[in-house]
Amino acid sequence: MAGRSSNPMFGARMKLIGWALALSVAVMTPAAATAPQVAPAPVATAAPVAPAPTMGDQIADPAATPKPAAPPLVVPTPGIGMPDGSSIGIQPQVTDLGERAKLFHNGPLMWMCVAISVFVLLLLGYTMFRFRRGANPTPSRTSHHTMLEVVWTLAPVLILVAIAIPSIRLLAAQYSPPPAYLTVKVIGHQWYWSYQYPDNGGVEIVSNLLKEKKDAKGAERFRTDIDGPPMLAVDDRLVIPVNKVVKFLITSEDVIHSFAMPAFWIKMDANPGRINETWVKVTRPGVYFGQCSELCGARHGYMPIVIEVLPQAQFDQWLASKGGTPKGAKPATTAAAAVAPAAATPAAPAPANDTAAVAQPAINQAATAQN
Ligand SMILES: [Cu+2]
Repeated sequence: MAGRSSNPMFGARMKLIGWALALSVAVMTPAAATAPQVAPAPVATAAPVAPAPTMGDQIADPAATPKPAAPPLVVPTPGIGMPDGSSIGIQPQVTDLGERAKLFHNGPLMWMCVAISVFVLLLLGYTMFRFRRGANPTPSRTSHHTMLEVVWTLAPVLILVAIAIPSIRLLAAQYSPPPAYLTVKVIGHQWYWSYQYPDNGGVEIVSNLLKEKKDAKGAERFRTDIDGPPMLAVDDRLVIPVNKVVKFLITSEDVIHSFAMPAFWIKMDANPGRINETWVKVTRPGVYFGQCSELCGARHGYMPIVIEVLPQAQFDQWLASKGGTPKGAKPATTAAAAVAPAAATPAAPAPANDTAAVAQPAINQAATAQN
């Protein structure tokens, strides 16, 4: 072996192989790194083809555009649907189940934890003091005490049963959804979310984190206060109606993600090749912020979830602006009907700056490119 390695020919060959390896790694790496980013073009913005207007529509209103304008962006309320940086505990809940779970957590569960901790601490303190060597020179040799053993077995069992009954009731309520008004398919990607409305003319939204102005490199779209807090705002939000049962079918394109919205009390894994289901019925219009909650790769922290909850009329208007239709409606008639509410829309709230007024930007992928 020593003879071979000192052979100049052998050394040269090894060097060649080494260079070839290094070269192939260098060629492979950028391709591998950019692969997930090339992924799907923003289908949402390329949006489904608007239904062709019928003869009747053209006669009634020749100036009507195929797609009405989207309703103005909902401005976030500080402290609602987002962490506010000062309070501890659970976010204000805007679903009945969330409210119920929050009450259970902050009430019975918390007090039980406090009581048990205090009891154990006092017991420990008493034992250490009362039975220390100085006060108790000849220790008891008792090794069994039937009554005591029954009590310390039974008491924890009863406590657990007391916790289990309301817990299982809550769990059962979460897993028995009422019939859904709207179905949204949620797809996790490395590292963004996309949302499809399969029953509404195939509307699809691609939702990317909005960059800060200083990082946007001159792009016209960047985060403003109207979009939401830093690291939580997205370019295109998932939009659902208020007071309606919305079913989320959750899956992933690549690795395991988790679709989580703290203000709704939902968190569901997005697994590739599987569909998980959860549902919400949000009782307050507004905009709510969540994050992917499963470590899914390098940019796991850069794929927030934003859900905008609109009153029914505005939701229908938004749907029409995306070229979608209410469930079961015929595209042509809906497009005509949806134009009317768009015209009657109240003025948008004063935007923070000009860019914010662009409610539904035509281009967003560039502004939020992954690097
Ligand atoms: Cu993720």
